[in-house]
Amino acid sequence: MPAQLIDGLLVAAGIKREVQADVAGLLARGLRPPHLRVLLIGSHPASKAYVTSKVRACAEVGITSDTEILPDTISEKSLKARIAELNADDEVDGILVQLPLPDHLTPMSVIESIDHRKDVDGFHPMNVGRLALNMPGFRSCTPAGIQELFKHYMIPTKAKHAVVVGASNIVGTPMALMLSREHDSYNGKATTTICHKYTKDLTAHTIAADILIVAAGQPNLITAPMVKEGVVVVDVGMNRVADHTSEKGYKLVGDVDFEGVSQKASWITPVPGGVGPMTVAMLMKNTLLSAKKAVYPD
Ligand code: L34
Repeated sequence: MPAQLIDGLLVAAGIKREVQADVAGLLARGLRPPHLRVLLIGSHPASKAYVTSKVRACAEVGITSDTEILPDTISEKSLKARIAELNADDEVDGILVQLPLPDHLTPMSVIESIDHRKDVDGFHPMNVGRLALNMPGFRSCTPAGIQELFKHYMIPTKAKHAVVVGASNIVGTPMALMLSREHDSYNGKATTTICHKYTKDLTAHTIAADILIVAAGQPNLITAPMVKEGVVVVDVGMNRVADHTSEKGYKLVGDVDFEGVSQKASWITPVPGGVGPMTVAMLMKNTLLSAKKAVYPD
């Protein structure tokens, strides 16, 4: 039986409505709206589009935002000096440095210079460490959004075998931590395997998965023979592949062969319209939480 679709656009719209209502509540109490500051460095082709969708989401929910476009020649020192100013600015609730950065900059060093209380991406070592220790903190938006999808569709993770393909700092690693550690019935307690580029016999792992999260950045990495009947598949891949029939000259595909795998899966996320919109919605939620000082009270 073909899989049921996990609709990220639908769930993201619900989360944004909740954030919007909460923002309205802040304004009704005479408070200023939450403010997100985005730093966009250089000219990575996809980054501009992703930042545009974040800025648009902010406007939708009543969060104010500014995007600072910085030259791709900026030194790490100047970038950190700007971040230090934003850290000290009481009008700024969230600071987001869009990745990837130009090669001469060290992403983790730049991220670490952000005040962890304004790290609405949840990438700062303090926030990732607090996730690992099951303490309150900002959670990385993509894996947190995937948890929300499981919750919405009542897909249990408890005691399931979850396999995460991809071990990045921003998706695979926090996803595996959340699946294995966070203690609420849809949000953890899975037996979790992390696969990465050195994994031998990837299929031996993926075929055993009850829940398969794929964040490897490789089109068609996962095909139907690699999964078992009834698996829940979440495709985090966001690959632009040449397509001369489309106006843009490319089309967006995930890491999963959707056509084939959806014949065996019980649930599957599409690309686009799956995880991407959830990432943006969770950023709105984190920015609101920061403005409310809900994660790190003074
Ligand atoms: N600092 N850098 C920072 N934070 C992030 O959370 C990100 N990421 C990733 C890249 N760099 C980052 C994003 O925002 C990827 N990413 C992201 C966000 C949203 C979407 C995709 C990637 C998204 O909305 N995708 C749409 C399709 C967009 C299109 O058509 O191009 C979707 O439906 O999947």
